[in-house]
Amino acid sequence: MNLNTVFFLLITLRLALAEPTNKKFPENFLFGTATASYQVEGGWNEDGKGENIWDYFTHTYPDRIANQANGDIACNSYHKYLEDIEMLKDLGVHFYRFSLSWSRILPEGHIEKINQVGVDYYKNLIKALKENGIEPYVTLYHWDLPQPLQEKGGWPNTDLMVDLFADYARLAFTLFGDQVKYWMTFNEAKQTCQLGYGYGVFAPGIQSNGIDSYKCAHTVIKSHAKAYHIYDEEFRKTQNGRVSMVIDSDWFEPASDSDKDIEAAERKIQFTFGWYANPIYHPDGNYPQVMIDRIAERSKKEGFEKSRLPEFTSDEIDYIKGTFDFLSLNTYTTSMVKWIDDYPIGNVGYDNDISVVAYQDPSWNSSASSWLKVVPWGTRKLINWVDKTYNHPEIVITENGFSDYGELDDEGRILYYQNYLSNILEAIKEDGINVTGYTAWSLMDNFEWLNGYTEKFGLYQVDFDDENRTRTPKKSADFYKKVVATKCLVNQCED
Ligand code: GBH
Repeated sequence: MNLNTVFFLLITLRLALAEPTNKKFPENFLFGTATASYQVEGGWNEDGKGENIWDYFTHTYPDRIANQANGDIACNSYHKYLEDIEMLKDLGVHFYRFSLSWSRILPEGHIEKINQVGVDYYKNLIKALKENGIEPYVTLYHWDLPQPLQEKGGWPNTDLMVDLFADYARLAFTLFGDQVKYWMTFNEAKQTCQLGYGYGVFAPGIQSNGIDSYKCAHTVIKSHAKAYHIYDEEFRKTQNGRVSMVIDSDWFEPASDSDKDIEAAERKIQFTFGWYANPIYHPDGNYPQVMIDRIAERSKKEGFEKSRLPEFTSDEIDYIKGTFDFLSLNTYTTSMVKWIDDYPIGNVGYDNDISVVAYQDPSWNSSASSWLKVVPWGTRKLINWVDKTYNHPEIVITENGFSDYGELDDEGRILYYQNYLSNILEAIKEDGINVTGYTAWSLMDNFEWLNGYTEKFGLYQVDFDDENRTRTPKKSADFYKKVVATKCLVNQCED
């Protein structure tokens, strides 16, 4: 073989490996798309809705958001939800994942004051979805805490929040549970806690890295468990639905095959995913041991009286573990992880507690979002890790998607979906993992938090300069529609 032949073979092999699979998704596999209340609804102060922390944050610190944008109107789904349903129908998706705005239902955050118009909005939305054969997947909390509850301390205030969230969850099950069979308590609590109460870049903008961010997580996990038990005891028999908590993670690939890099990558995923997943999804419950040990040790050296990581009692561990009916996973990208010596004691914080270096390979394809590189193989590895670590739960991918600048001819998004779905399908067919559903983020372009309307994730374009917020399908909408209809990612699938 001459050198040219070798190169030729190598290149074909690479292409062959990157080729999306021609296998088919299982017959009962479910496809959907997702949005979240603050990102799409608008109507921020209409019909009795109360103020939430994102209303307050964007209005009080407009400069923290790209182009001083906010969600006051967003996609105006508060008024245009029937158009959203037309889009969902056209895509042919089985389900629509959306979130309830807590302060639209409970303007003050507590159940003493219910806003009936807000309740009716969701009743109408759910009814119209069901009439069109689309299953509602409902998230109770996608980051928009009622502002009055933040004024009492918000999520780090465990004593306040667990019961208030439980009341809100019970009310939602009571009001909507005859129609809603899929519930997600929290979306990506890590972003709520670490960005909101740790780094303080997200609402409510509290900087208490490695202290309040851990308390916040503690509250969220307890709140989830309480909501789950309420469902179990008061609703499951009559409503027969399923409850989960959405946790997000990148895949973390060791930078080399050295033991140290492998250990560092494992530590990183335990601090990211395990932080929330272990207490709920691991058969032993509780926080990952590596978090308990490292945070205790560093806290002591830092002069804290107790570990900055709150402790669960053994009763609490038992109460929390197993509070799920399936595992919901959001994932977008991958990072490489390298071992380093522990950061010296000094700065208190979550990243110091982990002490690893994470980076993305500059050769990976980019998106419009700095953090989102296109690494389809990472998703297959992540799914394998989750399956193995948590004893083979049923997994639903509750978010996955790609950002660009909003073009209708969105080849980059099509390639992303095709290749990520291909890896998910290989995880099902080759690795035998029980993934039962997939959710494209997002149905339409929307308010992308700190990045305002500058980074677009939609299958549908939304014209934010037009007061009608006109929606137009992108090329990726046609692609996804075909995948949903045929369960196939390429022109021709094997039978
Ligand atoms: C998901 O977060 C969210 O659930 C969804 O609401 C969001 O629109 C979607 O993904 C796309 O981003 O650099 O400090 O601004 C995914 C995880 C967490 C990734 C926040 C981007 C930005 C942190 N995201 N992160 S910062």
